[in-house]
Amino acid sequence: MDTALLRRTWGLRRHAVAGVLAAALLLAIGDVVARFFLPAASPLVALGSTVIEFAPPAVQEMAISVLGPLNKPVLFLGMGLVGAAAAAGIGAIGRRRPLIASGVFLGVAAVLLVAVARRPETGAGDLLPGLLGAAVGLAALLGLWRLAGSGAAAEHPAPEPHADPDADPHSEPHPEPHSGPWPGSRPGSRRAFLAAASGATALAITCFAVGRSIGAFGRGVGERLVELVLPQPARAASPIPAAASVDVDGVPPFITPNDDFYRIDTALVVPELEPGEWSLRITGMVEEEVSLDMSELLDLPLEEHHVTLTCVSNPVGGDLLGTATWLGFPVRDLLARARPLPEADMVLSRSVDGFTASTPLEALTDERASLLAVGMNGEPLPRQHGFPARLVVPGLYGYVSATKWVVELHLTRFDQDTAYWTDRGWDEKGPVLVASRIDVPRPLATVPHDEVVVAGTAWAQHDGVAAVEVRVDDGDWQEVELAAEVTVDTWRQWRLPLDGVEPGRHAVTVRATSVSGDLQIGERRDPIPNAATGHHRIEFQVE
Ligand SMILES: Nc1nc2c(c(=O)[nH]1)N[C@H]1C(S)=C(S)[C@@H](COP(=O)(O)O)O[C@H]1N2
Ligand SMILES: [Mo]
Repeated sequence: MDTALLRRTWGLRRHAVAGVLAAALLLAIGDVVARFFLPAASPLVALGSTVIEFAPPAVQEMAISVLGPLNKPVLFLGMGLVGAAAAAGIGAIGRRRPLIASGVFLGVAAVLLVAVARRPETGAGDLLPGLLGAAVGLAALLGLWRLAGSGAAAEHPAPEPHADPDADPHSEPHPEPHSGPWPGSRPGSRRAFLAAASGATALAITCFAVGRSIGAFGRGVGERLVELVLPQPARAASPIPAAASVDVDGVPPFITPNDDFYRIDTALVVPELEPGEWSLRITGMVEEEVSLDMSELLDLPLEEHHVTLTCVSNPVGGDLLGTATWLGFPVRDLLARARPLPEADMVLSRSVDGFTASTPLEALTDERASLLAVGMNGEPLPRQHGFPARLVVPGLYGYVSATKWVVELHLTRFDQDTAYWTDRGWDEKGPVLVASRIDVPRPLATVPHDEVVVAGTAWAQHDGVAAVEVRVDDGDWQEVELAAEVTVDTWRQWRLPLDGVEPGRHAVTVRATSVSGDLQIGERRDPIPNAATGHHRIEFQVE
């Protein structure tokens, strides 16, 4: 850019910067104040949640299967870039049309407030953080515009532009006209603008930083205060036998530690639901509505079950699954208290954050270990995994069954109601398909020719894994050694030592068969509507 152009766009760029800073202040102040109310009351969080809610299903699916746990940081980054560009645009328009631009700014603030109000967790009082943010943001916008040389003045230029005595003549070669004195500084002066802009930047950064640390601190305190103490199970799960693991380095442990357990949900901030405020209501097509609070739940005879949970978005070979020992009360016995009407065929479970899942009633009333769970691997549920209570249903993908932060079970019918993901094109029933994964060797690993072992996991929850076969290159399918089965609801490890594999590049492919005789589908298919299919195949090097 030549210097003349730089000079001419100088004011415009300052106005754009004013827009970006005003928007940052709106969001930062809204965010820090929301920490004292409810994280979901933050306009930034509400905006992100709304973007997630309205994102096309294919985009959501991609975000989950391709980005995995990074999907939320990437969302914030994307929102930041798009938001900054939009805010810069609003700021720049303000150079000539300050009224219109302020109106657009307030319009955007109003949209953010609507986003907050629409969240299932928020009430009218939760609009305060956004309102404060909007007020500060607007004040910053007007103030910075003024220091940048006002739009009004640009429309009616002062007759004679004058040099700014404060300014270095080299850095301020082309002083802009301005509308009048600004207390303590000179509109249009580069120094005054830079000072104010730096102040606004510092304030925004401080608010974000403080907001984050209050969040962490507040949660720490909250967690210590609640100290949910789990009762001993009335019916304990049998210990995992050593024979359930193949004992090959690189195959994940049979029980997935809580910290390593995959997390998938639509919640941008983890709902902070305290056991004292939690209750579950059973509503809809029932003879009697039932309500249960945490102390009542903990007084019931709780059962422990090992169950493998799987996400329907798990790509072939992916790791969106894990096995835990869940502690909870059978949903079957809870539903029996409410006595579902004969016409009901679905339970629409609802989370405190508005997420819903549609579970076939049968899966919750038959003999399987469907739990209203409070414990995961001997600890209260981690907040990310649904504290203080969630559902776990063997044999169904998480999206139709495993509602976290669950607060309602609504008895209804599939021809009358739909749920969060079924509204977005996913299968309404979501039964788990038999599948398998190679964990060892790692893709493209180099393996000594006398130590070639292929190993991994297979799953067909609530049916059971009957056989796993692997194939080297285009050879015949060979049966592998299966580790002991723990229950039909858990994954099953397997291994196969391979002799006589020639040095060089090889591929290995796996497939599983369930107890009821379903052979894993080999055809590659996208996860929508009912899980990805296709064989997991990896390449490795033998030396
Ligand atoms: N409240 C709520 N519960 C939810 C979800 C959600 O988005 N919100 N996602 C479901 C999906 S798609 C899956 S796969 C499982 C994942 O449970 P996890 O995060 O504990 O592994 O939770 C289910 N329960
Ligand atoms: Mo999922």
